[in-house]
Amino acid sequence: METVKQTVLIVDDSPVNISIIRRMLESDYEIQYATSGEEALSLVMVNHVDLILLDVMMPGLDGFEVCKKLKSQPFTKNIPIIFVSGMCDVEDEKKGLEAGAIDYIFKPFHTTIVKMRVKNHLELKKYRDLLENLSLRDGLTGIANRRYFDEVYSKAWQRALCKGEALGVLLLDIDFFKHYNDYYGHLQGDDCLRLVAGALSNSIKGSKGLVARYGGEEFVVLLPSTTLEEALDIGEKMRKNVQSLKIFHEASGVCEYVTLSIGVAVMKPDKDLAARSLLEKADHGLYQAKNKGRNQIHC
Ligand code: GH3
Ligand code: MG
Ligand code: MG
Ligand code: MG
Repeated sequence: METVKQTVLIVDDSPVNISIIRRMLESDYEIQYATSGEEALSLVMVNHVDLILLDVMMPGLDGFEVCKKLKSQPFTKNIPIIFVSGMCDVEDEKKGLEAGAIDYIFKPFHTTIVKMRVKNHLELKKYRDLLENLSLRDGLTGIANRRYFDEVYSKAWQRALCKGEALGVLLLDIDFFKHYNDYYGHLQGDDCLRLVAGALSNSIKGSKGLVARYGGEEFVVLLPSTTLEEALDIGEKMRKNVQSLKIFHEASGVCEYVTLSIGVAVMKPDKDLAARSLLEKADHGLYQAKNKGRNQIHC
């Protein structure tokens, strides 16, 4: 299996300090650096970082403030932070750990000790990422699960509300899937769910949408900053791609292959609207699609 190097961000106002630490770690990790707290905060918003080595005394924002800011933001709160500081008082160490750092190393430091601590904390980070990944993924199909969708959905609703942008949702339901299970057996039903999930994911590869298993034989697609036309296009592409899998469904009555009915809704969030109203609208579209004969998309 290909192993991707983890990324360490070194934050220090002294370029000499940065280069000492960089030389120590660059054979094992990807290294990024920032020479101020402000620079570090903007860098972590755009680049993936696994661990931060943070100086305390810096002009502008000091290390404690940077640490507190990182720990208060959802996107950055799980990045482990190790202070590397010449402030060697136990009170400083206490302040650093209280600000949310996982460790505090005194300068001058011993190279091997820094290397070992970085290695240990990165190892823990790897397992935490793995656990998080497992808890947010649907075990059967490998795509995002309902829990992950709900989390992303509520953030996307808030973001769209702030930006005044439209948000789109597709609800996709396999037609006569109960008959499929009855006819082919539950295990083959599981295989079918995996294939459909794969086709849906492939249909939006490279775009900013999220496909998740909504429950049972229902899937959901979240489309940030979209128009109704775009959402309908993506839904239609998904409907066709699933039918093109040519999974035989002799008990369907709609088509010889497995098909989907799809409900689409796009709206600009409003502060007077509940976040679920978009999903309810898509659900109404799905109901219409079923009612009008299935294997179709409706808004
Ligand atoms: P409709 O076209 O109206 O959606 O009909 P349907 O039969 O697809 O809908 P219904 O809600 O009656 O049945 C859904 C079926 O999906 C019933 C359930 O056994 C099956 N199902 C749900 N989750 C799984 C799963 O994880 N694996 C398998 N094999 N089947 C599942
Ligand atoms: Mg400094
Ligand atoms: Mg259903
Ligand atoms: Mg169904």
